[in-house]
Amino acid sequence: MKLCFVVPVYNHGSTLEDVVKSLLVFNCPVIVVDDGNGEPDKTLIKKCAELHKEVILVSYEKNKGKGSAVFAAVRRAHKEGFTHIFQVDSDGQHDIAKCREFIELSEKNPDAIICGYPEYDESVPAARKNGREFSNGWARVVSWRPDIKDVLCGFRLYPVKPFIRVLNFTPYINHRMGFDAEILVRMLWINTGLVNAGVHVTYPKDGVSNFKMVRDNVAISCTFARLCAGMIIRSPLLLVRLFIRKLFLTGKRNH
Ligand SMILES: Nc1nc2c(ncn2[C@@H]2O[C@H](COP(=O)(O)OP(=O)(O)OP(=O)(O)O)[C@@H](O)[C@H]2O)c(=O)[nH]1
Ligand SMILES: [Mg+2]
Repeated sequence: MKLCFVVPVYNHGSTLEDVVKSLLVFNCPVIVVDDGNGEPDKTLIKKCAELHKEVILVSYEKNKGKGSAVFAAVRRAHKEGFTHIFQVDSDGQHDIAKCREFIELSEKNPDAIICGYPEYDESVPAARKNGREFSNGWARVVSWRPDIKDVLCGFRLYPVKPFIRVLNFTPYINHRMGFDAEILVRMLWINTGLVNAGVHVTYPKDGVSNFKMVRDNVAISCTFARLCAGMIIRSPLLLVRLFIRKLFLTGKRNH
């Protein structure tokens, strides 16, 4: 397993340095994507990259969205021979110490996505917590995977090969906030494994969010409408897989 971290940054220059520093404990390179940030974030990101030789900086002039940033980083990771990428948000909301458990899970399940689900404290805004259940429900429907726990959490360890396969064979993938849900569903469609793992998430009082309630929820709804069409085409295959998985689980329980 050859692992690197991927950290997309937009408007989170001030929290990046702490996130990167805590990731360096794991002795892996960190691909940071500056996605068309303005000042002062741009300077803070540059400083962080200059300070830590483990940081590989990818920079864009114009903002293209979180999905675009992660896609660029995955292609770069693939080119450099990494087999796995660990995508961590740059806003410092996630408990980085959990990376160790995720990496161990990935070593045991190298072909699976280790998919973070949030364990909130009382700082979470109710709208953010309840809003994501809509996406989670739809993702379970379109992927025929009732075991999905969360599709929006920015803390996930992916195997690179199936990720690249999806990128190469999919004409369009949502490249903004719908990306987290769409890439997960599409990777499950090509039979990538799934392991859920919890991560503590906190919302600091002065935290910056790029999530726009109306704009992003409309975009996510459109993404699921497209995925619904894809699900209908694949439904015979998904039905067979669901059946096999159920048989396998029943067999396991009887032993
Ligand atoms: N590269 C890039 N990164 C982005 C963009 N928008 C958000 N991000 C990054 O994606 C991660 C998640 O963005 P957030 O603004 O925290 O969105 P969120 O976590 O869905 O929303 P909250 O639950 O409110 O925190 C952070 O690391 C951001 O810096 C973007 O347009 N481009
Ligand atoms: Mg966030």
